[in-house]
Amino acid sequence: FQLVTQFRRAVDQGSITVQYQPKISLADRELVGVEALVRWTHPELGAVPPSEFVEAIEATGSIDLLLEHVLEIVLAQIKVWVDRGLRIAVAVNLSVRNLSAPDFPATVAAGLERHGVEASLLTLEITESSVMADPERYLPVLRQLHALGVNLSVDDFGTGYSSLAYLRRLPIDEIKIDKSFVQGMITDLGDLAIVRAIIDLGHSLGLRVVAEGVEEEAARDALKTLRCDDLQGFLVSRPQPIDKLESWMNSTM
Ligand code: G
Ligand code: G
Ligand code: NA
Repeated sequence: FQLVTQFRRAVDQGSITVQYQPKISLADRELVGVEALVRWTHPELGAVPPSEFVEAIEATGSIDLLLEHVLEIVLAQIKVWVDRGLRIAVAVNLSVRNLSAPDFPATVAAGLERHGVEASLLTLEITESSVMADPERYLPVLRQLHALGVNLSVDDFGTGYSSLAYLRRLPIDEIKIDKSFVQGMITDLGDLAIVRAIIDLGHSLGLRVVAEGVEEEAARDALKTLRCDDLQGFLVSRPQPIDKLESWMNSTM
């Protein structure tokens, strides 16, 4: 697959960047963090979305390169903010292949150390479907990451098949309700019931619950009534390059 060869070159040339989407608290609308989403600015194809290259890169084993690159960008950015007196937690998306690399926790620890960044300012997101496919296998690495002090988040929650017994045992801090339910909850009573159940389950287990894909005020209001903790979505902001994110922060926060 030709994109993959080009990907390695793109990393060297600085064409692999990230955009940031704010996550805000439903109770007081404060910024609680941002999620980093990778972007490839291709000279001929323009902005190539992750849906078109992350899987291909995963299949070739270059996914560690992608993660290390994204982590470098993100840790440097967290440090810039800390030096300006801002504590903004950043979430990075993992592929399940990243979790399988034996030296992954050491890579994360080394990155934090090199940049002088507190572990609590980094969140790692892993999808429900990938971790729950074999929770026993991932439990040790998740425990190692948790011991470093990074936050762990389970993404696209509700689309996988969580074993509740494992959910209780995994050292996670947060679950993110999949946007399909969030987008359906205003018109579909089934989706609303699922959103409510996930929020209650998360809270019973002591987890923070985030709704993703919030596009409408009606959804935001309903989520607030259901005591969901945080939200992300186009209603608040699209993922944006760093300069746009900072203007957004200055004008709204
Ligand atoms: O940015 P966008 O909304 O198009 O993201 C599409 C998908 O790509 C999301 O499911 C997201 O989890 C995934 N994704 C975005 N950035 C990264 C990344 O840095 N690493 C991995 N593995 N997946 C990512
Ligand atoms: O689940 P994950 O975090 O991997 O998904 C991130 C993806 O969701 C990115 O492609 C991002 O652009 C997209 N996204 C974020 N907010 C919204 C939203 O409000 N509506 C829609 N349709 N997509 C969103
Ligand atoms: Na995510």
